[in-house]
Amino acid sequence: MSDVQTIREATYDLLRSLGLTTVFGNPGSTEQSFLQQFPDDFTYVLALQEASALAIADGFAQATGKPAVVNLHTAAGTGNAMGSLIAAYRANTPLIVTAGQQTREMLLCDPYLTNRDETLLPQPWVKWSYQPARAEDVPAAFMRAYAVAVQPPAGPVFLSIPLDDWYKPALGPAVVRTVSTGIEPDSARLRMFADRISAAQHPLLVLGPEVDRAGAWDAGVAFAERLGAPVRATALADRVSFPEDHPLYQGPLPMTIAGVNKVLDGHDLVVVVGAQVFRYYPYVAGDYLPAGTELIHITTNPELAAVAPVGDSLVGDVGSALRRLTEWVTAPADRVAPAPLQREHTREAPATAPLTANAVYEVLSMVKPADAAVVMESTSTMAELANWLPTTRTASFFATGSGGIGWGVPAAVGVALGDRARGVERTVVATIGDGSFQYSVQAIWTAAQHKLPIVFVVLRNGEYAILKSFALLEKTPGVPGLDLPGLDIASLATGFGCRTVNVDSTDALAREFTAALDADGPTVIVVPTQAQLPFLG
Ligand SMILES: Cc1ncc(C[n+]2csc(CCOP(=O)(O)OP(=O)(O)O)c2C)c(N)n1
Ligand SMILES: [Mg+2]
Repeated sequence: MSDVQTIREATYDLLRSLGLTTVFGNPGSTEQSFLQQFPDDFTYVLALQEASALAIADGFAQATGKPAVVNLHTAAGTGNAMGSLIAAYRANTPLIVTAGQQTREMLLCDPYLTNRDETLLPQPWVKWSYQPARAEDVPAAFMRAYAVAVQPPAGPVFLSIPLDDWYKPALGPAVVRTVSTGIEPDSARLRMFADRISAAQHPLLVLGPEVDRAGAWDAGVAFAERLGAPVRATALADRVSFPEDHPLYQGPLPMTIAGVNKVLDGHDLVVVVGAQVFRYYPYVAGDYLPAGTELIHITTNPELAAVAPVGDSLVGDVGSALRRLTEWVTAPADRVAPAPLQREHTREAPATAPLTANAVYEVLSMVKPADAAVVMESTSTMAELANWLPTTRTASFFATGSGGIGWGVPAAVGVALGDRARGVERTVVATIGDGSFQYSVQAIWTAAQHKLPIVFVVLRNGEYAILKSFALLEKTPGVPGLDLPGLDIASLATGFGCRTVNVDSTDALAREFTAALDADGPTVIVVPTQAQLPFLG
């Protein structure tokens, strides 16, 4: 046997050194040269479609707080994964996304399965996109991909690798490097921010997804309590960063320019940490800030610092910034705490299907374990979920960062796999709309194969309810394609190997959910629900 390493061996050694021993993917002929003789100390997580493979990896990386490797099938597989890639980019998830490519020898004549203009396809939803100029550069390209992916703001990167590269001799062992993943905020500017915060009469604190991602949940709470100021979450948050049952918590910001303006009115200073200024959805015109309101903004992401239409930004670690601000700011001892958020818990009598969304979440609030994670993709019932299932712990709420649906089902699978990898035992509760359930439905097969502790609660209202609300708001009557008749979701779920149940009452929902908690694997609970039109203001 020759003692010269192949590029394949050098790359696996590098991945091992970087702790990247789980590969999420869906294989094809252009990937088999990489996957051959798959090492025993690596795990391959098969997804039946690439949108699922990528979003499972996203959930895994979010749960473990570490990067993950995805292996896709040339152009077609990468194309299938694009929607999930956008969510990973928006959520700053460090992923090394790889795709096989046809043999270098043949590329010029455009053979079957060529990934033409391979580096263009995933753009602009990757931080870096590359096909090594020569086979010998493959291991170092992985090292560079890792360095780009994990440095703030973290995000996905893409490598295209011709299938014949793996067998060639490596130049030597791959060079293993380290890079920093933290950026200390500029002290002088942070001091200036601290002075402005101390001088404010009626500050409002907005804590966004970066705080939870940075592991800075406690730092956010400490800062809020030091300030004694009201706290808001951002609209459509992909992570929850502040206990939603905390007395200072006032709910999420609205989704429109005009709506946000109204909520900010009366605050002389808005302090936004770890969020975009702001996440808007429907267009309702207005001024970004009310007269007399100033805004300061701390984010890990220079892109978010640049796109903010108002305010003064500072780039750096949100955890570090929060901890230092907590030391530096002063707040008047007689500051009056805001009245705690009033939750209207309309309790319903035991009922038969179709249930209201309110009744569904009321039941879930009684049976969901306190430590369970929630993955949310039930677009018209966000308010009911927040009302009944407030997130009270770090790393416990996940939603799409992009607004694309089809992320939640596979992400729940990834979160559960990530929990298992980090030795955490908890249930993942995925509340999913009947429309959203269809986009990456294949991921439930992966959940069943791995016997993951997930309870999918599918709210079957038979429609794209949120789009009906949007049509009213935008005054666009007559939009076709908003109803979903004839979908037998339980049969689909059974077909993918999941425990499945249709429930016809609140009692049955409570009973079946409780049974699902003890099941050895995932359960899909289908709940017929009433059509309802959520408020989008
Ligand atoms: C990939 C993708 N395709 C289409 C949409 C547009 N879209 C937004 S919400 C929605 C309907 C979701 O329906 P459902 O999951 O049943 O939730 P409901 O509104 O009924 O609660 C659609 C199709 C999207 N966001 N992402
Ligand atoms: Mg629906």
